[in-house]
Amino acid sequence: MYAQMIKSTGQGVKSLDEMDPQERAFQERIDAGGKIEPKDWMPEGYRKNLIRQIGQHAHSEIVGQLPEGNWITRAPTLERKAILLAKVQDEAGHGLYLYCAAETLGITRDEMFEALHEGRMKYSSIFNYPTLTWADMGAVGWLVDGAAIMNQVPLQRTSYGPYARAMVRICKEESFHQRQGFDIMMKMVKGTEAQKKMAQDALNRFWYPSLMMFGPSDADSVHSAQSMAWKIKMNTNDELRQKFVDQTVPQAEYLGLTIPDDTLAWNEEKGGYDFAEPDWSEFFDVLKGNGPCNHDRLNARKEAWEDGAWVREGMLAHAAKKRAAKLAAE
Ligand code: BYC
Repeated sequence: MYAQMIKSTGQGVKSLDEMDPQERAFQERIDAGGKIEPKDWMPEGYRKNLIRQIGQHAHSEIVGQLPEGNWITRAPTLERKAILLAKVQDEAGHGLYLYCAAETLGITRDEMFEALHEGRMKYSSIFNYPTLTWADMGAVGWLVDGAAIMNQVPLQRTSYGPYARAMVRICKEESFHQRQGFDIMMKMVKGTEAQKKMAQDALNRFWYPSLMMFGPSDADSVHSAQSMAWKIKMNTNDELRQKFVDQTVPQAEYLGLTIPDDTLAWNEEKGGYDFAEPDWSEFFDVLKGNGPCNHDRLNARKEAWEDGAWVREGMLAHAAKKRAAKLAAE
């Protein structure tokens, strides 16, 4: 049993023997590959941890629209503009499925927004970096969506039904996003010397922030042990980061671009690449709110929330009016 294995590593996860009968039945259902649905009993920690992860994921999708939205008006062709617009709309859709999944756990969307705006809930560190050139749209699609797929494909098998089901559609769309990013990179590297340089520069700036998307190294991951025992997470941060590097290096070679890591080398024994870790002090600094764009991203979300107040109020007033009219007619 995974729960028992974790206990033996001393990471503070209860073994089956330490659980009360209800918790034990819950864990056994998860260990057997069963799904947990909204009305089922669940430990409070499971519920809270899921709200944290799904809520953070939903916020990431919504905040993630900003760095790409930045380029819609400046896409180089009408076709590229239409594709980018569709991609950014998809991200909004992902956010909405995920907010719905989190709402089934007893939190409202308003509460999640409030927590985001007050800095009590996070969104992915990657969106605190600026998108400076058109090549960044390629790098974001290729690397950021590539990292997202690596992380999210296993989440289709998470133990919480609504989350797992939301991930199925999200993953299909992310795969299109990744291809459109790679396609932009292909175009850039086949273009002029200046365009190829732009593509290399985008890779240089997005490589380490993309590696950070998978979270801190396993030794510093607070939630992994319990989340994996509950199948809220299916792999550790380092496992997924390694898979991402192994998948991406040949793609960079195909593009004729250089990964900005002098230590990068194939390790026959482990069957994967050795690579340099990101600067973790930068990662934790971005999490504290000190990345290049944290302030702008959060402000944009707060402004959107405030600007939309009249729509929410109008809809609530309309619903109240309809309810009153229905009551009067009865
Ligand atoms: N950024 O114990 P750990 C997308 C936090 S959307 C910020 O390892 P966990 C896309 C972590 O929350 C991408 N914070 O955490 C959208 C925790 O702090 P708290 C989003 C991070 O949860 C639009 C602390 O560090 N994907 O790709 O076990 C366009 C310790 O970490 C980050 C998801 O959300 C980070 N990168 O593992 C394009 C997927 N990493 O909460 C693309 C679902 C860690 O205790 N989420 N932290 O205050 C997950 O799989 C996991 O939550 C993570 C982190 C792997 C991200």
